[in-house]
Amino acid sequence: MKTSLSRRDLGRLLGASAVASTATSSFALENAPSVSPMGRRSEGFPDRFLWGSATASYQVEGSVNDAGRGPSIWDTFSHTPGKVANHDTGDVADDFFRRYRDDVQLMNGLGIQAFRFSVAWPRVFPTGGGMPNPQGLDFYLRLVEELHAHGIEPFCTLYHWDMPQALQDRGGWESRDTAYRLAEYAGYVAGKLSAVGVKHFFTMNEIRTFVELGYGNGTHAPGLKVGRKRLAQLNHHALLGHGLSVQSIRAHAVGDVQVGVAENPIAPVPVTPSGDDIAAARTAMREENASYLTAILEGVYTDRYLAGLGVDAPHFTAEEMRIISTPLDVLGLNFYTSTYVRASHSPASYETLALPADFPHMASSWLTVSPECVHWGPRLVHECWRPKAIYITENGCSADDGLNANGECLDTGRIMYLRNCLSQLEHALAHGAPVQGYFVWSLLDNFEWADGYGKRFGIVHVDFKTQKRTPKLSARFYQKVIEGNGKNL
Ligand code: PNW
Repeated sequence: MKTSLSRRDLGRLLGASAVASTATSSFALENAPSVSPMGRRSEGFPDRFLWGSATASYQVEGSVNDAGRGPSIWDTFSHTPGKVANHDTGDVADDFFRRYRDDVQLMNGLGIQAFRFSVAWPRVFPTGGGMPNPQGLDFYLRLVEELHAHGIEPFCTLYHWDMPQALQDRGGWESRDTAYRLAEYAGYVAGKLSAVGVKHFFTMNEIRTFVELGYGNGTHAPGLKVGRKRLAQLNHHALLGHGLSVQSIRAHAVGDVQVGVAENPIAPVPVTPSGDDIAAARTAMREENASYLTAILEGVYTDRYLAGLGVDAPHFTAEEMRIISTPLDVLGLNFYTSTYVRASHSPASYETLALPADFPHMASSWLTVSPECVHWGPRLVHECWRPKAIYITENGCSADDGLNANGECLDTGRIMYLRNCLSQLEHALAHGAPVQGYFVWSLLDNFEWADGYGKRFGIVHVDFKTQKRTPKLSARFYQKVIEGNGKNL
């Protein structure tokens, strides 16, 4: 479905609520703005709201030995027996490296307006630094060209966990030097991709996850359990890598670009809507994310965080904290679950509530069904730090998806999850959170890290034996939501 005028251009001309290119007879009705009894348009998604889908390099690309790519820590980890369920590896994954054109077509058919992908560092710098590998970069140039040809806005993440193994061999995030290597790589890639029109860059994805799972409990690459003091120090190096990369991206980018980080803050939800519980959730937002978002957006480690660590607190300088808190243009937030909080008389002034054993969850046991995170997460981030712009860079769920006798995947559980999350997002918008877009995780079923291919997050089913793509019912749901700009939830 090629059109000479891209969907985004159309959106600009017509207003995004009229973007749907495949108009049906019920189109006008479906898209009529909802009007409140007072005669004003009710809360909802702004006209230029961007609807996207997200993936990450190691989870979808495959072709790990092609076009000069070097090994990453996830190649090493997934090939180490016992680390990933079912001995799965990302060697082939979704074969996206070779099938990206078909997958862009697929997105286009669903009306998806933006695509968040990540660049594999070891494709571009096979050993982490030195001379770039032009064949590696070329893949991303071709991907961006294909996206633009279909009017889909590219959003680029530089570090979604696939560190070159050569850098891990020199200490990975335990080495302060890695922060500088990331910034060099990020600047180089941002220079090249901004020259072909990429306008949005995220330095890193989920610092919390790669720090805590990669080095804390060892369930993700590089599979270490370093203890509290070393963890706090490498966490600091990762933050430094983010800040240096923001500066490096800006220094090398051509034209105006929007730079940020995609982080997954703990989303404290006030368990009751009392003023006390809401205030407690606000405090929890800062403290529970003290060594991640709070440090990045405030340039300080909170007193409580440092006191809690005592002699294990990281070494840092005022200059490093200034770099870490380099102002951002955009903030990416990944939300899957909530943490319920209430006011308490403890020194912290809040209490996080353990979930009962029967609390509902999706196919991944950690993925509780608590869509309030998409309301309170952006809302409290907005109240605490007033970021200029927010994108929900990931939201979605795993489900036990199979194809029925008719070859359909009727993933009503995922539709329930997404509809509830998107409804909650409307509350965040109504409270002034400047959310400009939403990326469903994920476009495709893919390599779900330590869970291998056993946990499916896609709105498109992938048969990993044949690479056949089958849009699930949730893809149809998302397509209709996009057509109605979320006013039809
Ligand atoms: C995120 N947990 O990771 C990542 O950004 C994606 O790459 C991933 O596929 C997606 O969420 C779904 O898991 C997480 O155990 C992985 O709490 C694990 C957890 C959270 C996020």
